[in-house]
Amino acid sequence: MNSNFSLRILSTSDIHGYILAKNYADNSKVDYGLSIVSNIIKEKRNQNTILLDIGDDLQGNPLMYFHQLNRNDYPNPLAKVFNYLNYDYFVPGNHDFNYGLDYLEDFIKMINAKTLCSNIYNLDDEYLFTYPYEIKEFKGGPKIGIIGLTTQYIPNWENPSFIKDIKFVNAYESLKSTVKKLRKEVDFIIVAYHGGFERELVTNKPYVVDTGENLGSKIINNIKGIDVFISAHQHRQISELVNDAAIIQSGSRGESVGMIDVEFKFEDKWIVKSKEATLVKSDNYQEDENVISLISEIETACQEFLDKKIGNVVLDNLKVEDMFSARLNKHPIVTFINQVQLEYSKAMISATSLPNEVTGFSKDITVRNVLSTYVYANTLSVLEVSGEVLKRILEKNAEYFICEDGEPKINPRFYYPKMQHYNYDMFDGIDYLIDLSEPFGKRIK
Ligand SMILES: [Mn+2]
Repeated sequence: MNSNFSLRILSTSDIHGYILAKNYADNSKVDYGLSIVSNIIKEKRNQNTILLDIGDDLQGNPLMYFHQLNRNDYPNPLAKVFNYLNYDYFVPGNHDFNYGLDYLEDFIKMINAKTLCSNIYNLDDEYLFTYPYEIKEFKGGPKIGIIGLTTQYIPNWENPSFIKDIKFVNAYESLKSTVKKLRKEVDFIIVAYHGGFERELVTNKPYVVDTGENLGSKIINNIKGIDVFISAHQHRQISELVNDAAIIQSGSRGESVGMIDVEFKFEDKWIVKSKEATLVKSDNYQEDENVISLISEIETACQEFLDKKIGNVVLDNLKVEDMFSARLNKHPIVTFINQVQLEYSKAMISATSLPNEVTGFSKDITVRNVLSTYVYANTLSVLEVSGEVLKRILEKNAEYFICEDGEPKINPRFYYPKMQHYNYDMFDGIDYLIDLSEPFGKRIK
């Protein structure tokens, strides 16, 4: 028997619909996307490779928006590409629930990859996605346990009707018992968690408020016996060894592929000799033409849909050139969106944000303009709040800006560890001023 074994683990996450290396706002070429990832996988995969994707793939760009609108006319293009790339495992992320559970379940049925998730249950206490983990045995090699895990924070975001009768269990508590159980049966444990880190990896200082959304730090600091920890959700690019665990987070939209190499040696049992975690960046690779042709039918139909003209800009200039000034001065497009929301919701006051990057509208408004500007079109909610609560909302929101040497700047909290300019809301239906010379909590006039 050969007493050495080399294992390679390749992973992606947070693809958000980016199959093609294309920015749908203007069809310009970008250096990320599954079509590029495909060439990385072809180059790096060997016979002892596990390939996984750990979620947030179905929502986030116009192609998948178009698909979910026309789900009965086209097979899911992402599922087609998953099957072409031959993924072994999939772990659902929070955004994979955004178009309803049936949409996610259709995707899961269509992919050849096995879906793993150990902390989401139905009301009968059965695993919602059937398989909590998998034990994989390579011929002449170690037994590998692969555990799927998803952020339990989903009920804080999701439309309640999409997740009714679903129980999300604390990821840390759930994993603790799964690892304990699995440890006796396997030589090596891979945790694939659609969630991120609540603390700095090296200093262990908290950098986000610990709400339970991200529990990666608590997990790697407290649960013994995790050999590989694949994280996601924060769109960060991480490859490190911490407390003996190899840690990966591969950015978003296929910017990079996580690659972990493990060398084993057999001495009465399988011993890990070395572990290495790296990120293979997509900007050094070309697109795989096969992926492009695999989804060409729906892509053509989607492009026609996006170019459909649906209106004109008559008065204001609704192009957005500078994101900072668009937020600081509340660009007219924000007020336009609020007017539309007010008309359809019949509410008194409307709030909207701008996503991290937007184009705004050209003179002839197309569907493409709208979807590139109003990207979170999945949910519009109407809430009843008191004036006091509204004031607190505005104050919280005003923390987006800080003042340095008399100049307004963006509070770093909104771009580190994750870009979240979309958390700055702008209101219509009320008049308010933000006085940046005042401290947080006392700025709204
Ligand atoms: Mn996520």
